[in-house]
Amino acid sequence: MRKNINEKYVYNVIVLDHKFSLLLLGNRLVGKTSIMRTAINIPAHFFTSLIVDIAICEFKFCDIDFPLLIWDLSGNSLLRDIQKIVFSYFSIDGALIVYDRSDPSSVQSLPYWFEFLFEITNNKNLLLGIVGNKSDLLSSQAYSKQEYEIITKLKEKYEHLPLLFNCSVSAENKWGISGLFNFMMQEFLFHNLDLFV
Ligand SMILES: Nc1nc2c(ncn2[C@@H]2O[C@H](COP(=O)(O)OP(=O)(O)OP(=O)(O)O)[C@@H](O)[C@H]2O)c(=O)[nH]1
Ligand SMILES: [Mg+2]
Repeated sequence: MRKNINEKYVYNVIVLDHKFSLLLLGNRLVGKTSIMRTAINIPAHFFTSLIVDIAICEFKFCDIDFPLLIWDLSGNSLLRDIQKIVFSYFSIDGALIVYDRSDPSSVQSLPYWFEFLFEITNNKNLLLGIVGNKSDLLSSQAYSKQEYEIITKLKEKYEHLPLLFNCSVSAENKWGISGLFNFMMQEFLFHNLDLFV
């Protein structure tokens, strides 16, 4: 991880020279790409669609231009081995494990995605979120017993992580997406204050 910062002051805006690298992963069709597209409702300089989609963009957060590299992993199970090879070359700072709140089988897959994630990264300081998408399809926003139990167990198991949170969003209705990304940026800065010294 790059520790020193190149600060360029342009009209009081700090431009960070560190690209925050964020991975989106989860079952097929849970809405990872939709979340990414909603989040970067600002020009993405580059898109590619292979085993992962990659977006390089710049988030504005509290007067800071925040370079963000988003890896949007295909949920296709046939690609897991290739994806593991890709991430043996690239490091990530944060991850969002996405599930579909209207599909109990995708909730059940959450422990699998945690294991997969820690096969492809050994970053002990990883910032991690469990994101329940498609909340627009639910009549009640309350967590189901299944969601509550699985997420609670995961939080206990991975309590050593510096950040493990859960939230509910809808990419379709744009509920909670900008708040989620702003929160990730804020936490990334908070956990990397040495970027500013
Ligand atoms: N109702 C609803 N549909 C959604 C939401 N987010 C995504 N979808 C729909 O779910 C389907 C799959 O969305 P994608 O974003 O392509 O899912 P993905 O996780 O990237 O899928 P893979 O790339 O195949 O792993 C699409 O038809 C989306 O329109 C949401 O918040 N609510
Ligand atoms: Mg996708």
